[in-house]
Amino acid sequence: MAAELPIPVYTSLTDVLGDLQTASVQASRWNDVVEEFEKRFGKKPAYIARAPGRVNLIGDHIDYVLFGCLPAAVEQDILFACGPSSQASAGSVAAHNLNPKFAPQNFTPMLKSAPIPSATEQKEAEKAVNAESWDLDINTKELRWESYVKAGYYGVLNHFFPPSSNERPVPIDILVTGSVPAGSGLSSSAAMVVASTLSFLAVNNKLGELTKGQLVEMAMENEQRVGVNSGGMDQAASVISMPSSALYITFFPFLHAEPILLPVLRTNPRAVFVCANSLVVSDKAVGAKTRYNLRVVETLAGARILARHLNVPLQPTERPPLRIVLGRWLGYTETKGQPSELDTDKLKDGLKKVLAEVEKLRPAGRADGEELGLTMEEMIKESGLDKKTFYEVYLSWVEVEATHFQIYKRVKHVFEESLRVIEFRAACLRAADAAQTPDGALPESVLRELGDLMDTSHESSSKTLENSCPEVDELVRIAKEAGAYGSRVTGAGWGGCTVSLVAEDKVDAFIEHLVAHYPAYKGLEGEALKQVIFATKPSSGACVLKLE
Ligand code: NG1
Ligand code: MG
Repeated sequence: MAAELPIPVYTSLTDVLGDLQTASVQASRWNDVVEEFEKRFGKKPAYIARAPGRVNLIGDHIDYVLFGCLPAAVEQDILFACGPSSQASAGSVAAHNLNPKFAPQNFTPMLKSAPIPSATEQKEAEKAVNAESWDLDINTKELRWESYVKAGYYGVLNHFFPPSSNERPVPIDILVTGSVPAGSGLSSSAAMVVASTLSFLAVNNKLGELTKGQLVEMAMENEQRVGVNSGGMDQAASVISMPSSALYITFFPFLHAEPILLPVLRTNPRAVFVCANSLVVSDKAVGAKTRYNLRVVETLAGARILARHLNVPLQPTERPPLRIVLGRWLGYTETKGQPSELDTDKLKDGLKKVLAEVEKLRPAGRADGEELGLTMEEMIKESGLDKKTFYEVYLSWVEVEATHFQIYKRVKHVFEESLRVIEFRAACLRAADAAQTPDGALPESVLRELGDLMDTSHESSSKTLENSCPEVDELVRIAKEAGAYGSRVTGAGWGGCTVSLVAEDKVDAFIEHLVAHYPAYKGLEGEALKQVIFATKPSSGACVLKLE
């Protein structure tokens, strides 16, 4: 199983680039970072850790409620050159960035007696026993580049160097370079955290102790320390992805990643996924309380309110996400093991069944589109909890700001989007089977089917989950006008990138159309244009190159 594989460690750059199936132009980035590291720190780096960004083809804002999504790694990545430093103090870090916008930072882990904040319910027990822990003082109020370096260090410190043990981490020098645009929904943040986690593991000689799945779990927890209560899609895609495939990632009852062969290169016409950056930068760390984290709270509170309607009993202090409430309602117990086609079919039926029930959450007397949602008081009343318990369970660990909570809309998005992921996956699997027959290319209808699912997904983001913005909606509209089979916002949203499915022979005309009609692209050409619109092929997940 993909998640149980070891973390790939290479000893030759040629092998890395060969396995990445990437253009040789990438080699210069690796060589540059080595050369510059030597200039700044006076010796060669011991390792380079690489972690790619990702594009989510379908299934957004459902990973944190434990439904499956379908991302693929992109070629753009983050590289961390790193090595043990000669600084005296144990565990201290000198972190530099090739981009002069990001000033060098030095930090050292400190011991702190308060428990580490953690949003994941399952970790509550762990929290209680963590009387003394490492602290790196991450600033969650403003976006700082080194926060992602620190986040990656946390898991390694707490896992391998608990304060109670005598072992201490080695001091480390780091030089970072990246080609994943920040704040664009391509998960530069997860790529940073994964590459950072890998660097601290490598320099402390702990790489062999984790599987890819365990690295995903560590990176996921690490990233939550930056202040966003995200799910695990980005870290899983960055770590486990394989060339030519998307990954169907499910989180319940455990992390599972299934490579899904994309049919787009076997159709007539062949097609590619094109990412287009809206150039609206969405600063998730700063906007979290009115955007991302608010969606997390709305869907969690929605799960409790729905459970009440479905007569699924919940303990007052538990906070199960929608996937768990659905499972309990359907009465199926999922055990460890590879999720089978049957499980996916069962889930699909269950989703259809529950969607009929979700209509009961629609606020009475308000026409669609004018819904005000529920006030805090109304939401608490609907939850059946008393005010104090509601605050404790749903609000004490996260900062959100809203006058109204859109429970009905968010729950509806989650179930419908999850259904679309299952349908997208099924269409790819059917196509993969069909491609084995001797008559060659797959019909264009495969592309239309995938495209339609992407379109309805965007419609839902825009109107129901409300994580789009006028510029992104406009970019999607122009993409459709330019002939895309489907187009949607990808990732967290509120700006960032769209992903469109486009016939390969029409990509140039497609890009020309976007440049001519999307105002922010006016006058862009050459390298600058390639940075904002590019066809992407699914790439490999994270790896480490050992240099000495
Ligand atoms: P991006 O857009 O890459 O920041 C975020 C979350 C994901 C997922 C998507 C929406 C982080 C690190 N990642 O991704 O877990 O919820 O939004 O589907 O916040
Ligand atoms: Mg991110």
